[in-house]
Amino acid sequence: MKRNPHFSQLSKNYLFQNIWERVQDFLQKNPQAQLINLGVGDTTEPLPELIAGAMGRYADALGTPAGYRGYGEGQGRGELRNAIATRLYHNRIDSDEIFISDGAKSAIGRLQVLFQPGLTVAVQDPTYPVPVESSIMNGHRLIFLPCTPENDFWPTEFPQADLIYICSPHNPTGTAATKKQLKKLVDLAKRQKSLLIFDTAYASYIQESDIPRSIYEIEGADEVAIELGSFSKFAGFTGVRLGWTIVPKKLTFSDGASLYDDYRRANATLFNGASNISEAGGLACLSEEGLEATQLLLDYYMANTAILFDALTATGHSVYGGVNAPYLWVHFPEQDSWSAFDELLQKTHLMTTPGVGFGPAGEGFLRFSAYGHQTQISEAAQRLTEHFGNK
Ligand code: PL4
Repeated sequence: MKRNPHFSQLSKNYLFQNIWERVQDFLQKNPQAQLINLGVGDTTEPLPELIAGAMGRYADALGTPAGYRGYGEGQGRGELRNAIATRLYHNRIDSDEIFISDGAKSAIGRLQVLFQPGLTVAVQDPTYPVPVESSIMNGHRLIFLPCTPENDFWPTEFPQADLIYICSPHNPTGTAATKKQLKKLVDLAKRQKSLLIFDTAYASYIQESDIPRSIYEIEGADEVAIELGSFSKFAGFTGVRLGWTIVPKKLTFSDGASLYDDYRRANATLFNGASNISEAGGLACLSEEGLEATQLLLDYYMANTAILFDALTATGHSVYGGVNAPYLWVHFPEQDSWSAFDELLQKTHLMTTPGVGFGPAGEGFLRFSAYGHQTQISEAAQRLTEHFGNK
């Protein structure tokens, strides 16, 4: 049995496994440490009652003859697709073009079956590791597009590529692409015949008016872009698992074949749908009251972001992001990322994410996630102030 040769190019562990191993080792040696997790971007607050209740009622009904449901519709529950199309996209896209997923991460991996191996894939550097590593697994060639303070975290140029993966608001820097930048990108993708894969996992955190929540706010994007969405950070569904993928019907391959048809075909063979309980929760999120309740959670995490932003800025570090996303990207000019990570873990018992784990241009940075209970976030801010002092 021959191994997929591309796996030899991957590091032994996935980034977040690496971090947890280091943290477990630290906790074994320091069992008294009061660890605060500013590392993995994972929601912490309870779901609003109307959303948890909707899932509870759906689960209870599964135990009755009238309420039992088996396999669902291949593309996901029609009502949920309609609610996404109307509530989140204001009918800019058709509900037929929406495929319900169990989250954006596995959806990124599933997209890979559409493409022949050996493509050129351009990614922001730094970026969420999944598009990079799933591209490596499938034998594609990567082009890293540095995103640094010098270019305001947006690639200076986009060389010719078959696929361009863009995340906005951007994990890990917490910055976001403007309408003007995305318009130029869509025009370029048309000219260069590239396919954009646009990850909107953090769209619900956008505060500024010139930052699009969807690539389809840009005219013509439905001819060049697939979009990934997620309930994870929007509604606290990191454990519940629910997302969506938009594949516009206008997308075609170079031979004219429909990308939508192939995706629909692949999805039918490879995926049996998200949990119907999660779908019930997703529908509750998209009701008027659900959207109001989730907004309170989003506000809570953005208030955490402001607490950390103020504390870190006062220590004299250069702090980026945090306006349209709950991530802060902090420069440690005298250190590499892992030594800055170790120093904070050892001295303050704060867990962060080393920037270099997201790509070479992340070296010398740490990512601070603002997900957490507010008391813990305030405690983390105090520890940072005590450790670094105010400048
Ligand atoms: C740790 C840009 C977090 N175990 O929950 P999903 O699958 O709908 O979304 C995953 C996802 C997709 N796209 C972007 C993301 O940032 C994420 C989640 N990233 C982080 O801390 O960077 C969670 C990471 C998780 C994982 O590996 O995904």
